[in-house]
Amino acid sequence: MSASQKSTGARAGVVDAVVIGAGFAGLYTVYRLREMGISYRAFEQGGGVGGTWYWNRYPGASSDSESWVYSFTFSKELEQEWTWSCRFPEQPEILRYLEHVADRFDLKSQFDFDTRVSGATYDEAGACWVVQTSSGETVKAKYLITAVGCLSAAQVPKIPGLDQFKGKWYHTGQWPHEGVDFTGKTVGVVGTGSSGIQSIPIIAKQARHLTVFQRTANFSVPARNAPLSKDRVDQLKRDIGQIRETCRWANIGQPYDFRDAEALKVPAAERQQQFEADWQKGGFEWMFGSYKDLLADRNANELAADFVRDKIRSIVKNPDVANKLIPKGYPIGTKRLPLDQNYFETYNRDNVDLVDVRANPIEAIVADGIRTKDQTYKLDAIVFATGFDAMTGPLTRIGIRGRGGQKLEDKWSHGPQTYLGVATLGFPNMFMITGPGSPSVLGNMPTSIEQHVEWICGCISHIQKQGASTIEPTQSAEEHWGQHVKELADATLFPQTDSWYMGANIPGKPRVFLPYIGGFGTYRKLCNEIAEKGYEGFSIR
Ligand code: N01
Repeated sequence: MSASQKSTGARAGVVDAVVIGAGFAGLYTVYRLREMGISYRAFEQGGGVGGTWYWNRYPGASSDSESWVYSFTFSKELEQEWTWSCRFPEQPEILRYLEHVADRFDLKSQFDFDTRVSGATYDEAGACWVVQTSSGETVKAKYLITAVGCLSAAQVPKIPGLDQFKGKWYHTGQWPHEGVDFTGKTVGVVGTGSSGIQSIPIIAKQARHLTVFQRTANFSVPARNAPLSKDRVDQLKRDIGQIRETCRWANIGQPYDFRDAEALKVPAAERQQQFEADWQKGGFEWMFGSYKDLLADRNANELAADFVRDKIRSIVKNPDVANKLIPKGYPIGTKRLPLDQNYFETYNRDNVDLVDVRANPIEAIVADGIRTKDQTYKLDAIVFATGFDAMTGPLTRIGIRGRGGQKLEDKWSHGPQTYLGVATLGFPNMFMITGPGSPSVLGNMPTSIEQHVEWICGCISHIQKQGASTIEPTQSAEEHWGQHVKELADATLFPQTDSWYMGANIPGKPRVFLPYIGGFGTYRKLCNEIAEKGYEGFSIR
């Protein structure tokens, strides 16, 4: 289908669906809607496809899921054609993959790029969404499908004086496309989440001097990235069907699951040996393929935390620096666990310093650097690896108004209320791909995205066949789901920690555990059952 055909079957300015975003989620949604013969318009604020991988071009940006699962499963041909170079692909390779998918399935022509959806209001009389774009266009659509990602609303902390800074500053999630050359520069990185931990080793190698401003010491596990041999590629391509099927039903959408054993119940020597063997493998399996009590029992968790603390002590040569880097006071895994490539080793370099900004807070940014309580650090460049307004931010920033003109951000002022993380009462026919209250960020995103897109498209087919005009959750279904999401989280250690999962990284954001933690497989089964029961918990009119 060519660009001129993308609104086939629709009157000018009126389509069945508007899709926002051209990352993994938006690309697959458009692919499916086109197959269904649903008319649509699709908008992307970036200049090309890729979503997360279009924006996050910081040095060292790479997937934390293995390449062979961090990809689409909907086309067997695509799966066999595409060959990944390594275990954890870096941003340029993932972007190339998404470009390839978009070209192979003629998806680029389906999007309006460089076009931000600047508002969407539900028109009750017309039973449609009225969508405005930054290009001044207004489009009416029966369905509004948000494919805006969970970690796409970048957060630069409000530190006084940033506008006075004479050097250059960057946020990892909005990295310049032409790249940044730090050679010979004095650089400061603020933040030690996944983005900081991935970029710090690379920036350290380039810069004349690097100062890391750390507020909370983070646990991290080695990625042990490596190229894939031809034999390994052949084997993966042979086994891919089985690997994918395991992912679909596993807890975090990965081809492994928690062991049926508890850390507290196995002998200490055996446990240590197991932690070490998993550490040598690298990747998330160290935690999420390990003992099943690690994220539910604080004593079990401490065993894993101590193992990593010992590793940090053994890697970092300066004991004072090691002590600052050792995470304390929160359970391991309850902040999103980063995977690293020589992160702790980087602090052995002569050109790297670590500032503990909890003990020595940042007071201001000044013309030539960052001023903390104790001293001023002169910098040519500042990198904010300070994260995102996760899960809700990408949605509440759009300007969505539901029935009666209610703003989404007002409805969610005490925390997001959704049913299945896919829909919210008062916003009929709006579908959120990997919205708050869905498993999404707790595992392999493409697995989560494909499940949501397929479920949403099935639901749209159902509504179309019924000749119905609206679908939205019932109040009781939404309340029950919110309670269920909370109860599941409360049975874990996650709510004990200040993390973006809890909204704790954004000043004033309600403290609510945002994703569904009951497991991908359980969630998939539940969604299937709800659909089989005629979309139980939804009101269809
Ligand atoms: O952001 P983060 P991120 N002063 O929120 C610190 C995904 N991701 O971009 O912990 C000083 O995790 C903050 O400190 P604290 C992944 O899901 C995936 O790194 O709040 N410091 C923290 O250290 C990930 O979890 C991949 O005390 C300040 C850091 O900044 C998510 O995105 C790669 C501060 C923010 O860490 C977000 O990761 C990268 C301030 N005012 C990201 N404000 C892959 O899979 C914040 N901080 C490839």
